[in-house]
Amino acid sequence: AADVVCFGEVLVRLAAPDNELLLQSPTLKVSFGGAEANVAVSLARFGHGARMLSVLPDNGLGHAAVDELRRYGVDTSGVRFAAGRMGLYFLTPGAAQRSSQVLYDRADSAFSRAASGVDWDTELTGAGWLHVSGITAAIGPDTAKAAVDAVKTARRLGLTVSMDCNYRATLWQAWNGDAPAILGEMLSQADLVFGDHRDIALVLGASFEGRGEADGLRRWAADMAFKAWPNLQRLACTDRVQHTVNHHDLTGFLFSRDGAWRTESRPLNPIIDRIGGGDAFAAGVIHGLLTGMDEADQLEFAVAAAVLKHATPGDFNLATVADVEAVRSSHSLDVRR
Ligand code: KDG
Repeated sequence: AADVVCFGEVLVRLAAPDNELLLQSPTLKVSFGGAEANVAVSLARFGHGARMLSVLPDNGLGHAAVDELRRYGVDTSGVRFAAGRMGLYFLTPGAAQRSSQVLYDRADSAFSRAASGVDWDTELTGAGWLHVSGITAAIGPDTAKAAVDAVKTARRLGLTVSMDCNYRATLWQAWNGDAPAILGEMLSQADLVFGDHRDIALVLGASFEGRGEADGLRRWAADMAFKAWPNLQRLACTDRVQHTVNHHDLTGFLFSRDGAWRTESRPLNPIIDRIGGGDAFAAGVIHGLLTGMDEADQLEFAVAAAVLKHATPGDFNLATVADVEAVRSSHSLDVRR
């Protein structure tokens, strides 16, 4: 059985090459992405059984996506083919002072049409872990229902449930979806959540204006989250801070019901591609938990994985455990408790 089942939409990613703007470019780099697929690829590269549960169009693009996932060791037996189109996302990569821009073209995708047809009991029986993200819920009412059904079934069957909040305002706004209610329903089923104080405040309808600096906000949000969601055991996030144009760093944070950990800040520059950094981090924490690392090790490993992802083009973190450990040991990473 797969260690981890990842449920979500696989997208074609069309990125402007080098530092060009999207419409300046006569060519686009074609690859694949999607937050949950990124986690699946990273976990497979770390040596875990990772099964992608998704719906793709029964055409050349859908089959190419499956081939690409297989290439990195993801189990694609849970991918179904159905009518509808392939979801796309266009990317203008960030450069110097310019931040990256994502443009979605995914309405009416095969995934959005058919994801609600998944038989969750069948798909999840025998698996140990389900990973989802808030993106699936943000796509539309049918996928939102599928995402909620998925986490509820997983909890009933005794799987560990992890969820990345991945709040995507443009997707929620397109159908006026009730993000706090739907994300809250999903979060109430999760053991492990990836999200920061903004995500928690949004879902719980709390305001953090005037509540002081970020460290205090993270503690405040974690306390609220543990109170609101009794199944929650761990809350993790990263913070990427830009000091100057060429100086960004990344810090990891992990909260449990009775502890808090943070890494030293790790330099990121030069940033080659920041998309998928959060997914690499999520896969790193999951890897740490699956292999019995303590919290400090989980967090250090996950931040090192995210740092490596920033050095790699494309959505996928293709680093192996040895690659991540090499980055980890190249810096002295003190985790403060
Ligand atoms: O985390 C990376 C994702 O943002 C990217 O793959 C695109 O899945 C995507 C989305 O819906 O934003």
